[in-house]
Amino acid sequence: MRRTLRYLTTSLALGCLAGTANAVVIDTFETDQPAISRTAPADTGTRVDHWISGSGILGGERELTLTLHPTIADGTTSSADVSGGAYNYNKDSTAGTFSYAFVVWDGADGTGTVDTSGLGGVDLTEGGRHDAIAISVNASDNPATVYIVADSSFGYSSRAALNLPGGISSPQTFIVPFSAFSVLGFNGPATFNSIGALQLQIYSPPSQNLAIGRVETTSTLSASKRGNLLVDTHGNSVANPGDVLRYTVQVANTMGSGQVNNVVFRDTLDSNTNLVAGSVTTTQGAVLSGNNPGDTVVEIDFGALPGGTTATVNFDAAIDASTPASVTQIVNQGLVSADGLTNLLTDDPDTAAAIDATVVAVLPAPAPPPPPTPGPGTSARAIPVTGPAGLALTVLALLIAGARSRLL
Ligand SMILES: [Ca+2]
Ligand SMILES: [Ca+2]
Ligand SMILES: [Ca+2]
Ligand SMILES: [Ca+2]
Repeated sequence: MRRTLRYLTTSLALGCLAGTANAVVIDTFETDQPAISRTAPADTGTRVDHWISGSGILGGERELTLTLHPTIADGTTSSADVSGGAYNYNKDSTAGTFSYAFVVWDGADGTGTVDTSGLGGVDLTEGGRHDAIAISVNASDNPATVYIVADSSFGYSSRAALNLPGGISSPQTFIVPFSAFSVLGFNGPATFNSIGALQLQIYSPPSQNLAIGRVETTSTLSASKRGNLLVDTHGNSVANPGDVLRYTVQVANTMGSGQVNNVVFRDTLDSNTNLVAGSVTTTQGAVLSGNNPGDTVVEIDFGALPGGTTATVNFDAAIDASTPASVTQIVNQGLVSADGLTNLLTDDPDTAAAIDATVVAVLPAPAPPPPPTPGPGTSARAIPVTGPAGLALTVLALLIAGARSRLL
């Protein structure tokens, strides 16, 4: 059964995409490729292909192919090239059902035929960090279906369909999760941590001007974690032993539609901090760990996260008063898992680095304030007694000292 899905991202997703660490880049389309074309009736029913090597291409070689349906006889021309940083597909008439334009990544085989194991087993999940393919579309005049076909080896393949709307004239990113793929191969499905070939198969019955600017892996979820000073014991605006930090974690579904199931967040605190019992809150789901005395791990079961939604977790961590002076920072990083996603780490949104740990600089607790600087004639008279009695004694001593200095 074909599954036809449309996942339109939000601006949030675009932000996430820009910060995706170590994405598997399938194609940046920075390597140009000359145009191929087919015109009916001369090329009716025939295929043309062209391959090129260069940078920004998964497996080092990209293949373009075009096929005109055997019945087209009306002068329709379709063409494809890579230029201006995009794959461009053009078809000038509404004829051409079952005419296809393919983009193929299958390693350096030097032929337009798909080598289903040519990429040698690429891990598109990046060790469980990614669970989707992101396609940036710069333009699409009319509705088109882009089938994404993934092969692991001969007979083991899966396919998903991205239904593009027409009327796209500025870049939009579409996210197709691996979970949207259904089995295509006669032996079984593709496994996304061992991919041998990838294809985009573009099918556009109407006339079309389609431009695709980038294809890469991504994650259906994004996770950020901020650390702020909540209790500043010494009022010095820096974190010191004895202060309390508040962490805010946000986990977002970056897809405009399509929920992600079984979303769980886990975070083990820095060993120089102690979780403040009872401080863990979540806007969604259940706190599994963190609110009992002695807990050192925060664990939240969010359940399902619908497209476009964000869940927020807060918890407080006290910096141990006995933290040695050699400790200069409090560091930790949360981990998000979900169906199809095992290893998504949190990002500190306040740093440029992608998917980095949240680091709070710590300084040793300030030294206690020095005793008051003695004034003229008072050096021997400061009496270390506190309270109203002490104050009275100090005033008395100062008066005596003043009288003596005048007499002398
Ligand atoms: Ca190839
Ligand atoms: Ca090939
Ligand atoms: Ca402080
Ligand atoms: Ca960051």
